[in-house]
Amino acid sequence: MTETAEHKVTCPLCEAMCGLVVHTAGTDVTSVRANPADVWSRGHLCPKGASLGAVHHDADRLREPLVRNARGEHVPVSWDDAFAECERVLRPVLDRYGASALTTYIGNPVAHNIGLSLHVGALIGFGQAAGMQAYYSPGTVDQWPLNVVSALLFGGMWNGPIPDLAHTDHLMILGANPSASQGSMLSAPDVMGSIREITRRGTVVVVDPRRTGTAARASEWVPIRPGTDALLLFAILRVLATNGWVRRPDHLRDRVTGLDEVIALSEPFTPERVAEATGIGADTIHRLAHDLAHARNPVLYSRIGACTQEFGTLSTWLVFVVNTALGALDRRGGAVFPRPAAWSQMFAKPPDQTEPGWTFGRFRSRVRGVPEVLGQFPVSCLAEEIDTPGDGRIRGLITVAGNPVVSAPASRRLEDALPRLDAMISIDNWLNETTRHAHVVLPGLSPLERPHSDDLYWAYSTASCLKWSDPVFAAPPDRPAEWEILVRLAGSMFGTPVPDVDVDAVDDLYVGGMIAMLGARPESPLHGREPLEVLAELSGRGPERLVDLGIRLGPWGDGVGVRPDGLTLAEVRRHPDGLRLEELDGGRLTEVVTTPSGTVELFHAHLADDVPRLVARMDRPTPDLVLTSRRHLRSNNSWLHNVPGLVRGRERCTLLMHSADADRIGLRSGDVAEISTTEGELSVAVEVGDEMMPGVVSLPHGWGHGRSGTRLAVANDHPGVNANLLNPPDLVDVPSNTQVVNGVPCRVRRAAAPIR
Ligand SMILES: Nc1nc2c(c(=O)[nH]1)N[C@H]1C(S)=C(S)[C@@H](COP(=O)(O)OP(=O)(O)OC[C@H]3O[C@@H](n4cnc5c(=O)[nH]c(N)nc54)[C@H](O)[C@@H]3O)O[C@H]1N2
Ligand SMILES: Nc1nc2c(c(=O)[nH]1)N[C@H]1C(S)=C(S)[C@@H](COP(=O)(O)OP(=O)(O)OC[C@H]3O[C@@H](n4cnc5c(=O)[nH]c(N)nc54)[C@H](O)[C@@H]3O)O[C@H]1N2
Ligand code: SF4
Ligand SMILES: [Mo]
Repeated sequence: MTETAEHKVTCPLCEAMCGLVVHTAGTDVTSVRANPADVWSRGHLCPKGASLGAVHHDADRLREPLVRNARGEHVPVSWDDAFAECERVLRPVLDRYGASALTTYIGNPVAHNIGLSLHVGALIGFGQAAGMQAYYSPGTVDQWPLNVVSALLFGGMWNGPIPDLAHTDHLMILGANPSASQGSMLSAPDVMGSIREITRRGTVVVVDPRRTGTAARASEWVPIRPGTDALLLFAILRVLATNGWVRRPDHLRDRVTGLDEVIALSEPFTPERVAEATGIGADTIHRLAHDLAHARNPVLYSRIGACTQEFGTLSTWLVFVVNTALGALDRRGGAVFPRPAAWSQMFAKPPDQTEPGWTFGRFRSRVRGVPEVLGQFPVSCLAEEIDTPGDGRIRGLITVAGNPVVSAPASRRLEDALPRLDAMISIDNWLNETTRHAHVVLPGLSPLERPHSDDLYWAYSTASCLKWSDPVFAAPPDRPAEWEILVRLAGSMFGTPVPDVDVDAVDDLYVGGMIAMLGARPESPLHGREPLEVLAELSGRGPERLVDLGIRLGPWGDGVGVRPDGLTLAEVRRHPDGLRLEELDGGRLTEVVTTPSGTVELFHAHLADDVPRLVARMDRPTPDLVLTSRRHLRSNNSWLHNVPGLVRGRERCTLLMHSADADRIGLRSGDVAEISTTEGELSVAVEVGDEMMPGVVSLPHGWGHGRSGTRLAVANDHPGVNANLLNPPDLVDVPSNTQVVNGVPCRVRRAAAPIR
């Protein structure tokens, strides 16, 4: 008889962090269901979570490391040989050019995988100490504006309020589609359920060029021309100010500075002036402002559509400014600060930010000369830093759970550049569009073979919880965990050959360094304590030890022995359904804000200096057609298309277009269109309707499979097209270095050849 078992785990696929029950029979997953007893998610689940068994059993998921041979084919090798090959390609780069010729790309799944997220700091930190300059991540096609704004206003890159979904009665959503994404920089188990409740007791307004699944279920959809949210928000602020509707509640007195300076900046942006550019009538803007001002508990929330656009930083900033002007900041039903139950490294200011406050532009990129922002250049710089000859050229790249050939704008150039690297190492579970160029591919364990716990996302969550998942299956005996791979590569930066790195010694050094850093802070429970003594009190090794540290340093933790009744990982482990410790509420501002003045600093030159660019936008003619991005519930960026159940059915990689545009061009649903931008051109089937506003088309990102040398049997049968072949490298939101993938001018015409 095969042994059957039931395992309670948390889904590692998205920010909703759902509790699952995984049933197994021997080494097979027989079902994945929602766990109704999970204290956090209480039974929520989506089709991606339900497919975790299929991800685990995917025959294409790499179980052995691969090395590229002389014929360019990837062949399986032993782990010893794989590490020896890493050394063979990496060492000459380090010896000849130094670590400044090396960089790393940290992909999205890192944030959902403690084996990577908690130790990637070793790779970056050791790399930077050895001379590595900027590193790359999809952050600059994602939330970098939020990081810049959070750092300046609240004092921390990952410190910001979220909408109080349980208590607001008037929610305005800009550029987010939780019906697909399940919430982003806003963790809640069932955002759409919350939205339904809010529409019952009040109003939900969705500002989006597309009538998304979220907009369709909201009280009102307000179509907006891509890239113009900052104009709308300034106009709303101005209406609030000129009508005397700005609320200045007691709880914000002396805790917020700069509101009047920002209101002064809103001067040029009357509803009448912004109407044409935004595509929203002045009357509508007056009404939207009026309704926000007169709601009991209004709050605004914005996400990626308001970030990865021409004015991402200003839009993201103004959401917080308007929330403050509505008196909604730090108040129940408004924009409130979560209280993560565990401390995270992410909460610490990066060690290279040595000045009080935040400094940008400390160095510039070699080729384009762009100033760094929070240690990063726009992700599209990676290609030119590899392919442009000269001193300081990037010759070595380590990708960690990332697929930049699909996810980075101007992806053609990157694809052409990768083969020119002297050393490319990918820590990745599939041989895909990016990793097919690697000299060595080092696979991690499956999501069901490793422990799981969320780190960052509890800082954006609607309740304070702690959860820990033990692996469902034991890892195969010869397999290193991903953190061990990271530590090995980190340890090699200073001369130790990759195969010879003493993983536990480097781990001790890394964690010990973190403890010493905390010990230097008077407010830390570790203040003045001997790092080795603290290290000895922690349980486990690798990420487990860091999770223990995080829990023990959290508000409910034992302070590593200081408060004996406090929580430790060992205690959390005794609760397979999790621990729910506190509900979201206002009144935390004094505790969380860490700006130099101790107040929420709404006004900064770094932000105000970008306002003239926005003023100029109003006088620029609107292009006939612009391209935007979208997500689908059954995709996860580029990497779940190899799961049959998630790609079955109707073709999803289509160009959505309004019928007025389609009629003008002579296109009907199912026709193939050629879409072109200054960057490139591709052919794709169109879907015509009234879901898009006129003048705006939408393509999903994450497609463009079917490349030779990849091992993705299912995805390659459903290739779709890569939207980032169309997105130019030099369209960026200036203050944050964020790439523009929404609002890119484009042309669409009928394809010369009909579809096969
Ligand atoms: N199922 C699924 N879930 C995911 C992901 C996934 O790929 N699939 N990806 C995860 C990741 S990495 C992230 S970052 C999050 C993102 O989560 P969300 O921010 O919710 O992302 P999207 O669903 O892409 O929604 C963005 C919306 O912005 C709109 N938009 C485009 N341009 C503009 C504009 O200029 N102004 C305004 N107001 N709106 C605009 C688009 O039409 C789209 O509806 O989702 C996460 N969750
Ligand atoms: N045009 C356009 N471009 C976009 C966006 C957009 O909206 N429009 N969105 C942007 C956003 S928000 C994001 S986050 C990025 C995503 O950008 P990336 O992070 O570059 O892309 P992903 O598709 O998430 O790729 C994940 C990689 O991790 C690997 N992987 C999956 N699971 C594991 C694991 O457990 N261990 C390891 N080691 N590897 C694993 C996969 O094989 C894949 O190679 O795309 C960005 N690009
Ligand atoms: S909503 Fe997110 S966390 Fe929940 S099951 Fe789906 S992918 Fe997993
Ligand atoms: Mo993302």
